[in-house]
Amino acid sequence: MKYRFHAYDYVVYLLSYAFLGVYIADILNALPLNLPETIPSWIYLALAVALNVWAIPIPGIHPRTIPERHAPETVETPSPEEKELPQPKKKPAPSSKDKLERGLSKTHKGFIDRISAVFKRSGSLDDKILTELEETLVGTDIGVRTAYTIFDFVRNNAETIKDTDQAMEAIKTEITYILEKREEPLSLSEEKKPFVIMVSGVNGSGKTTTIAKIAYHLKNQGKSVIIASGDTFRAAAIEQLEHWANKAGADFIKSHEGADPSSVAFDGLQAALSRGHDVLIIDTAGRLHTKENLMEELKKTKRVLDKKHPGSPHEILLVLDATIGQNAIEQTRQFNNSLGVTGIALTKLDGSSKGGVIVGIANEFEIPIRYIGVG
Ligand SMILES: Nc1nc2c(ncn2[C@@H]2O[C@H](COP(=O)(O)OP(=O)(O)O)[C@@H](O)[C@H]2O)c(=O)[nH]1
Ligand SMILES: [Mg+2]
Repeated sequence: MKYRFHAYDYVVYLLSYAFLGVYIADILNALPLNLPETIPSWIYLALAVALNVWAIPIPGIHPRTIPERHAPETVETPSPEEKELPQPKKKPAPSSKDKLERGLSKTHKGFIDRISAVFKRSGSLDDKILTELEETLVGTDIGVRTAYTIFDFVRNNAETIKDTDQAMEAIKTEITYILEKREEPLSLSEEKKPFVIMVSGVNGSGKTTTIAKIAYHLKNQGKSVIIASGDTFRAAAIEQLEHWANKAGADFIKSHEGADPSSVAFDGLQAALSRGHDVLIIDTAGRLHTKENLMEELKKTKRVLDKKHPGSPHEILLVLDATIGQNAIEQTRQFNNSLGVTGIALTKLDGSSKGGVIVGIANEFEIPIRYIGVG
């Protein structure tokens, strides 16, 4: 506790002794002044004590205790018992809603703000504004096809849309409709044990990071998870995944650089079955010597899994990097044609203004969007 003394503290302090003096003088009948006889002497004592207590710093009582944050910082080594105590957090952790909003703010700027800027130029929905809207929509990351889905929706309703505010609302409604159709979190079926998730996507799209997040999430739901490192192209990729598996508290099937990815997946499945895990997540390579090689390898892994555990993999999750914008639409097409993608995870929305591509993917493919990554 720290105390700050003001001049009046000293005055109050002296006054307390003055009252003490008056009290003593009063009980000795030696008061030089003629104080009213009706005041009992204990009043002087009580005043003396009260003023003294007020002036003397007593922790918790003194009225002008300086709050700790104003005190100069001192570095003290906490005692072992103190170390065990939960320490107050300096900053409250942001809620997931805040984190999501912050993560999507760049996409908001790159997409919604661009469309609103068109409408700010005029209040009425005339031909000029419609042309500008068409150009702007085509120039965003949603892809030409989806740009026209939205534009046609506005143009076809131009008669009933009174002003640009209403047009903006109509666009938001249409986008919400497109996205809501595909919003479908992954749900694990109890009968499919282990539930097998095969994670695919090009190098650097965020597969390993997404696997770590999913494993952590599932562990928190009480599921037992095993991860197999099918990206055998680089030794560093295996180590990175092992690190995340340990952190998430998941079991891990290690492989070595250059190992056959489908046999790693097979080993993972065998271990999941014999150890009784609920979920098996298989990481895969995102790059081989050619794209055809990669797709053939992934198809082989899929076949091997299905043979050992019919119906698996139950989820083929495609991980896409939002920062590549419209290219994500083409990637979805290629992976879907080869593998039959059953779910999408769009990562790095926090670092991209091109997240509008999610609308394009949702509009062009009938594939549920399972996860978005915002950091
Ligand atoms: N900002 C951001 N970075 C991400 C996100 N997901 C992955 N990353 C980063 O992207 C890089 C590649 O991720 P990684 O999981 O190794 O990709 P992989 O090659 O597909 O396995 C890493 O540096 C990750 O930290 C995300 O949602 N937000
Ligand atoms: Mg990886």
